[in-house]
Amino acid sequence: MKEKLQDIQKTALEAIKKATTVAALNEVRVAYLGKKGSLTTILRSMGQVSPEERPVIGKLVNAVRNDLETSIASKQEQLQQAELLHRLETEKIDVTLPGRSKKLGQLHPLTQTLNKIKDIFRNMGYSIAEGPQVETDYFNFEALNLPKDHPARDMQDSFYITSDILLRTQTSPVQARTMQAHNANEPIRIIAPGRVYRRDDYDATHSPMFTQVEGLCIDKNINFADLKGTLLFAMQELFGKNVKLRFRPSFFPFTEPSAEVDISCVMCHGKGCRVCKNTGWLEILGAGIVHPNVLRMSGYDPEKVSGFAFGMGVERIAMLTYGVSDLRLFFDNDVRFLQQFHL
Ligand code: 2NM
Repeated sequence: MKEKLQDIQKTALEAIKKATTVAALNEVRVAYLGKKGSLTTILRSMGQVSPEERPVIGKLVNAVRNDLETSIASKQEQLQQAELLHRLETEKIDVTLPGRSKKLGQLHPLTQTLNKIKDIFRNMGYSIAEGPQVETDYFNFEALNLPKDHPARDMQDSFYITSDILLRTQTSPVQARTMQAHNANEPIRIIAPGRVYRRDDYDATHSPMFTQVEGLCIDKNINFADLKGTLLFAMQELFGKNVKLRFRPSFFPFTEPSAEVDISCVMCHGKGCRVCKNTGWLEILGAGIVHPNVLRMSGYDPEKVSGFAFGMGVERIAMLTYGVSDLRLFFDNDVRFLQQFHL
């Protein structure tokens, strides 16, 4: 028994000496002093020792345990110190290096402009309505009184997926969908913002993809004066209280009468400049009184309710707001351009 204990002590001390990491040292501790360790196993077999020898062996076991525990403790101290030194050596940081500043992001100027437009109409009681960018011929054209032979339906003018499915050319299909989702003749006040697609050249003022906001107001006795008041308020919110509106007769299949709406030039206030090509006016909106066919087709009775509708291009409004002369800059997404604009 005594020899066995001395043997354990000897091999344990050697193992402690050889341990090079705290983890390895811990393994040694478990192997000798743990629940199933050799020293613990010996202690369990004390029953076989004769009563006279028991106190002697007991003392020896305790001495060996104490010896191993202190050896392990001091070795652990030593290893931890070494590991700390190693980390201090390898994980050095140079506190004199200049800091890396985080770049703060911001909303894209088109998103800022769109948010402003949404706020203006929300304040007038309008809801925001959205719909699919991949549309059916029915909602994009048919329901909006665009007859089968209308030029906008030409392959040259729209992006077709199949003969019946295309990328929407306006957000008006959202208006048609909204009307059909309502009970007949229920009042509607919505704007429909979103991306639209046309087979256009890509130049300073045209893009095959652009952002539109269209609006629709339907109720009893809605008339052209309501349209003028609404658009004047919206444009003055966007461009300032001095802005004037000019309505010119025009044609859209989905409205009758229809108008092109100009604002007084935001650069020269009507005096005439390069931006307004010396006319004093900027073309910015299309609008009109919703055609009876459009109302009827979506379940509304033109004898009982009437409505106005309008549409505007967000890129054009952003260009005028920020004084940007090339629309492509909004899509290049060069951060040096984008970060200049805050509403
Ligand atoms: C415009 C110009 C004029 C318009 C019409 C409709 C609907 F759904 F009521 F028929 N939505 N939007 C409209 C009218 C759009 O954009 C230049």
